[in-house]
This record gives sequence, structure tokens and C-alpha cells, in this order.
Amino acid sequence: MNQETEIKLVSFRLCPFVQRSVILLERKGVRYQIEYIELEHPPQWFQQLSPLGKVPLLLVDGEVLFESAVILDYIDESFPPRFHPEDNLKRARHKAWIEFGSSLLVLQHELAMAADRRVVDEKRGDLQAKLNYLVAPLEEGLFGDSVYFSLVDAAFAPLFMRLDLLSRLNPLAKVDYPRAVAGWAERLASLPCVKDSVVEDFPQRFSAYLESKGAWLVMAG
Ligand SMILES: N[C@@H](CCC(=O)N[C@@H](CS)C(=O)NCC(=O)O)C(=O)O
Repeated sequence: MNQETEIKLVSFRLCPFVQRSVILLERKGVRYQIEYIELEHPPQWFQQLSPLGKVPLLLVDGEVLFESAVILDYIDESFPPRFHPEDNLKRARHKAWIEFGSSLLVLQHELAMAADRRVVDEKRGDLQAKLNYLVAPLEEGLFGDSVYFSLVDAAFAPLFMRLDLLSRLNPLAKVDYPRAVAGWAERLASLPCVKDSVVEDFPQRFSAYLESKGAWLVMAG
């Protein structure tokens, strides 16, 4: 596909699911527009376009795509180079781990928004336990490395960015990563496409948002 195609991403500035698409678009050097909305007051046009009422939406010459994993696939298939593996089984395994990443993003959100210490401890513990599942595929070299970038990288980088910010806001949010996961998170954080995937004042916005929601981690931090 050439870049006559008009690509527009509909976003909420703090959304990790949108950030996945931004990372991939940046990594591929695809030209795109981005329109931010406030999820608490979604404009009428968004409500009409988004069947699930969620961001991201990707508008491709006006056609609507939704669900971040589907959008990643579309971008990967449409703009070179391909990052999903050629091998069917390997590609399916990547997609499965991307789903797993989505479930960890939900847990991260629950940790961030927790209203008391008990929920913080519970969600931090859940995350810590779940991260162990990543050790085997990482040790196998299933995902990206310093040369090869994968869609799994794009899907997990927003998670590690938020967990890092949360642990700075309050050490009680600190999730201890298994060594392989720590190395992966560090490598992803250093990539330009990840650094450029959020608004400049993202850390301040992130903490202001949590404060506005009465998140215990910020109030007690
Ligand atoms: N499964 C969806 C999740 C997207 C999602 O949860 N987006 C949030 C913002 S980060 C949203 O739009 N929430 C609005 C709502 O649920 O009403 C995806 O992968 O795209």
C-alpha cells in the first residue's frame, strides 16, 4: 500500500491501547494524523463511529477499524516492513501473547486506579505472578530483539512505561520483574518509536488523571 492512503488515529492521550498503534506507525515511518478526544465527554461523531465506545479507532480513507490488535495487524500488513513472523504458528503465538498483554494492561489499570492499599497489594501481586509467564517465551527468543522488532514489542511497551511511572509515583506499586522481563522492558523503553509514542507531558498528565480519580497510589504517595 502506498502512502496516498489517509490514516487517522482517534486517541485518548493516556490510552495504552492507542499507544500500541502509535509505536508501530512511528516504527514504520507511516504518515498519520491523530485526533484526541476526551473519553468522559466523547463527541457525537465518535459515538457514531465506535461500536464499542472505545479508542483506538483507525480511520483508513474514512473506513473505521477498531480493537488495537486488529489495527496492529492491519498496519503491519499494509505498510512495509512486515514485523509479524511469516511462520503461521509463530505468528499465532505472537497474537496470543498480544492478547495476554491486553489482559495485563487491564490489571495495570486496576492497580493504577485502586482506591485503597488492599487492592494495590492484590493487583501488584497479580501482575507479578502473571509476568512469570513471559520468561519462557523471552528465553526462547520468541519476541523481538535488538535487531528484530515485533508487534509483541509494540503491544507490551505501553504496559512497562506505565508500570515504571506508577512505581515512581509510589514505591508500593513497584512490580518486581523476573530478570528476562526487566531486560525486555529496559530495551523497549530505549527505542525512539516508544519514546515518541506519547505526548510530551505524559508523566504529568498520567499522575494528574490518577489524582483526579482519587487513586490511592497518588493520594498516599
Ligand atoms: N480491547 C480494546 C481496549 C481499548 C480500551 O479499553 N480503550 C479504553 C481507553 S484506554 C476506552 O476507550 N475506554 C472507554 C470505555 O470503555 O468506555 C483494544 O484493544 O483496543
